[in-house]
Amino acid sequence: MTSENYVFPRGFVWGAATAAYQIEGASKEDGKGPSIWDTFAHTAGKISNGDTGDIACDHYHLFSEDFLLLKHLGVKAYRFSLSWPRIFPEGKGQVNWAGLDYYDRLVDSLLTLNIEPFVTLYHWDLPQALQDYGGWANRDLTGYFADYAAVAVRRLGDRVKCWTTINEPWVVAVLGNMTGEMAPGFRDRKLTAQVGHNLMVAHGTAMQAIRSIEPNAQVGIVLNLSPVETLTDDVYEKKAAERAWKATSAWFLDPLFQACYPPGALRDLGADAPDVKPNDFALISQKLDYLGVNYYTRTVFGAQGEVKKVPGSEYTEMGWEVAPESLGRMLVRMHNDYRLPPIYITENGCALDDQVVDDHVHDTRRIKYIHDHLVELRKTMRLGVNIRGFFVWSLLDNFEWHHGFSKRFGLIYIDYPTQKRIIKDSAYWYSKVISRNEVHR
Ligand code: GCO
Repeated sequence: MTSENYVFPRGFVWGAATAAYQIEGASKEDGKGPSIWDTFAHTAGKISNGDTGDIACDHYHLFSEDFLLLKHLGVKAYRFSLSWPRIFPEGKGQVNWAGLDYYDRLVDSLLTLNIEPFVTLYHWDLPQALQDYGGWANRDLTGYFADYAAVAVRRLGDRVKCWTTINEPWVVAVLGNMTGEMAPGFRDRKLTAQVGHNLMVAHGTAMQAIRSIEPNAQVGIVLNLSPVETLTDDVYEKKAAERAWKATSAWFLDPLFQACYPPGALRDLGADAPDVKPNDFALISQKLDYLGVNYYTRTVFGAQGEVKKVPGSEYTEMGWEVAPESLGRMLVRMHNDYRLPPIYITENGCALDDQVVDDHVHDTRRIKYIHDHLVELRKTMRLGVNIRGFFVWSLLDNFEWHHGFSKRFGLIYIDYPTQKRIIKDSAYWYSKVISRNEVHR
């Protein structure tokens, strides 16, 4: 590390990320079936401003333009997801070949531009037909998910080397089935626990399917992880923080790396604990080729429980504290608690009130946010944590779930009425980081 900057290892992967429902649009085009997010977004009152992903960033039709922007910025890898109902309109049974053809075109376009595709199989858009069949509470879906994974890998696996099974099982389980703020919108703790468990079984089952077809594929899972910290050394606050970590992030890390649930958290669930089959943890804890970590912020506990506003801290448009140092502390703790595979930071970025001025977006706060997290990562790597790459969330402003289009995370600004793309200052800054493979102090 030279005095004035942080140089990253040769081959460090510099990427950007998106997800199908958030950018594609074409919600009914070329044989695509409805997803639970099509249903949820068309349910009155669920999404800010009544927004839907019907058109979104129209990436389905504009992907060539978007990929040229990726190339223009020198981004080396692109993390995107496949829409399960675009490939299996009913979730199982009849394959929609036009859906697979679309993803074929995406992958070939990326490779032509020498951009590495990182494909996520499940980024929340469950086929509605399977939700009608009980959704993730129905353990049969673990098999249907593996069948879907097999069809995708058979078609794309000769060119796609990096596969993610599931993006953020915690969000899918908790926000979709406990708080109800996301699709399918239930509020049931026992359902939440079973959905979370079945997602992890689906992850393990799909990993087996992928590896049986492409033994050399790099397969991982992506977890959203948020360290739980305290403002003081008060022992009771520390205990509350540790219980919260065990019930959230460790609830998914322990099964992956210790083949069990955190004992205390499982006890706390009582009768709402999930139904676990004898071979489940063997499936879930199969060796990962990498772990994807989505990091945005931390959770803070004080004397009265969770602290929503930490004095002196900066917050993003999502109400999330900007806490880059907590990312480093969390990764070091994970490094000490588990035998970790290589890590990719698969999402990191911030929602800001971006304004267009003379066709520019001077998002200096986003530059600082990403800069500070990259500096923290480089320091953490020097402590022995094996971090292989970094993906900004997101390439494009997009449909931010129940917030609709009101939150802008993109390196590229989307003017939705015209679908015009405007490259933000942060994108040009990130482009320089990539070309130099370093971050200035
Ligand atoms: C997530 C999802 C993304 C979000 C992003 C901002 O991590 O929640 O992967 O789809 O849009 O994280 O909330």
